[in-house]
Amino acid sequence: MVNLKESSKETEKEIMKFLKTKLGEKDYKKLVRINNTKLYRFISKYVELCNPDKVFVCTDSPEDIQYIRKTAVRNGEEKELSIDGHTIHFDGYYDQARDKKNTKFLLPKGVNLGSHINRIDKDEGLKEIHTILKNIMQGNELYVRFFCLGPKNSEFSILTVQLTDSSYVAHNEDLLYRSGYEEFKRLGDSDEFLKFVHSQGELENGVSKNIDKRRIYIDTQEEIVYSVNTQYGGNTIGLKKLAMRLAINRASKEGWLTEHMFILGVHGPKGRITYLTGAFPSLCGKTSTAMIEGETIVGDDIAYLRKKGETIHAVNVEKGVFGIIQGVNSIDDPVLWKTLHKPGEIIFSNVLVTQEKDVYWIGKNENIPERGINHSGEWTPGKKDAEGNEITPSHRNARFTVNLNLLENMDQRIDDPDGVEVRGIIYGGRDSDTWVPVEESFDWVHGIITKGASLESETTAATLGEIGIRKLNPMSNLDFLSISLGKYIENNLNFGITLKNPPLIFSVNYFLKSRSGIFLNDKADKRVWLKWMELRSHKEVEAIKTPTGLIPKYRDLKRLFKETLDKDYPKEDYIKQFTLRIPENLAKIDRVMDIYRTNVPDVPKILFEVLEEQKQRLNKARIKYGSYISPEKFSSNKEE
Ligand code: SPV
Ligand code: MN
Repeated sequence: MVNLKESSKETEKEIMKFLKTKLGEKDYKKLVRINNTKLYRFISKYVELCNPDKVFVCTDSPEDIQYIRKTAVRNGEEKELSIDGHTIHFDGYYDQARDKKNTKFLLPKGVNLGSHINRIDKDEGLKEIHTILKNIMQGNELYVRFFCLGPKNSEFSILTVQLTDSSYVAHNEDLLYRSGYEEFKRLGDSDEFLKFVHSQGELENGVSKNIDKRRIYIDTQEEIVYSVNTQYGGNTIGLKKLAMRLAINRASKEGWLTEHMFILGVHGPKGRITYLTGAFPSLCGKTSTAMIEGETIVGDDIAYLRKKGETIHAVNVEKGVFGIIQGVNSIDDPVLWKTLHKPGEIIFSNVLVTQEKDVYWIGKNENIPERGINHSGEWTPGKKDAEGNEITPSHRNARFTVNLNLLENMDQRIDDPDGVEVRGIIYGGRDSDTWVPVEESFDWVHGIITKGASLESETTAATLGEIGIRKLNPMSNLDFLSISLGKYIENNLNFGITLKNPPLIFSVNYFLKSRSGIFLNDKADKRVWLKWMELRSHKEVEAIKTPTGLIPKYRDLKRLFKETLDKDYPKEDYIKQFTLRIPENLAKIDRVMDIYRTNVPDVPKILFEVLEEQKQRLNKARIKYGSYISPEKFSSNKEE
């Protein structure tokens, strides 16, 4: 086997000879137009190990990209649907979400990144994964693809190479990422690129058969991620959450941030566009906020943030959306709805396909079809799985992949190599009983600690396992951390602390319920919260100071509800939504402090101080006003 570390001329010659034979003249030529011996080593090592029958090197040319698309349909990984350009892909019944249990960091013996980060000894893990990969692609074709994470020609961006035997994965990445072959040609003989090796493994009825050997192993030292015996995008699309883990590690070393954030252009008065980023755990409204009517989208999932002078700038790592389709409907999501119903390249996954080759998903405002094909095979209502659970028409984590340029609300600055200036950062989770719908923090440190690092959410179908359990999910990034949580929080604190005007930090809660369990807000109300945050970031509205932060004044929301939604906003609604719930807030702080105290030994001490101060403010307010305090009680505490 070729050793990645070897560099003698002799070996290089051997590598080139091997590649020439294995790739064939045409693809070999495409590869060597990129002059990079590190790249050759990597590719030859895994071509030799995985031993595909054929290797296709994909350049940025339309013909090459077309080849991948066509292959996905020809080999059955995708099937064409009734609308031109639309295809459907199914993942296995037990392969519908990110597999947290089998996603592990390859770490040297004795190195531990904390209890929240899954690890395996590097030697042991490498041995295991290389054994699984041996000859795994025999009889199949391997696709080599080059991409650029972030805009081209930008200091934010990172180059990547993906090896995969799945044309679905290769096709998906084409819609989601900027092509990088030409960028690689400019890179020279550098090893500054991320590497991904994926194999769906042996297939049975078109889906990965050996899911008991599903593994996602991450090597942050070599910047390689291995993913095998799985097809679900979150486990296989190397450039998405796998690259994110590598990028978090790089960012930590270099002093910038990789975040699980959308970037949204909020349209303020007089044509002004203000950029806000938002971190929400999966399935908590991140994509629907990013695509919201009336505003423009830069990105919906992953952002790189860097300091530029006295400000923070962000770029979208991606150029497309791998979004959750459940609940998308013509009323709440008009822009997306339109896109999903017109010709254009869209990959649906794990939805229901009808006899007419149309798609149906849970929450689509149409009648449920009487039959169809879904991730369980032939489906009729009431069908049960092997465990006796009823199978829904589409999976709750069913997705669509679309290039942002198919959406009419794509922001013009998506490819700006300098990124966009971030004026506000939003943290939001699935919280039925504690946080008010929208609130600004007192300052950067208060925001990072009481909002970002205190973000809790109920678990969802985006990962395998039980749903609806309240868990701490700092910055909604916990699943993707490749550094210790304490270090990550410290990086976040340091990032904004020295800036004269750091972005404001907000929390939102779309899921607040009344005591009787009724949602206190409509889905559309988030449009108003965004407008309020936009104005706050320009100091154009006042706010009311409470023990937990700064909340909107009734009169501003009333105006914004009218202007944005043409809706009346009764004072009673405001009072219910913005009542400060002291017992719930105190209980939350205790839960959060307890986790940090017991599980995160390296968390900066300031976290406890800031949370302790918040507790004291809450206790004082309780003595003065009682346990549930109407915002009107605080309304004389003006904060400009
Ligand atoms: C998420 O779950 O946060 C996603 C989809 O954006 S996945 O690629 O599965 O991470
Ligand atoms: Mn995500």
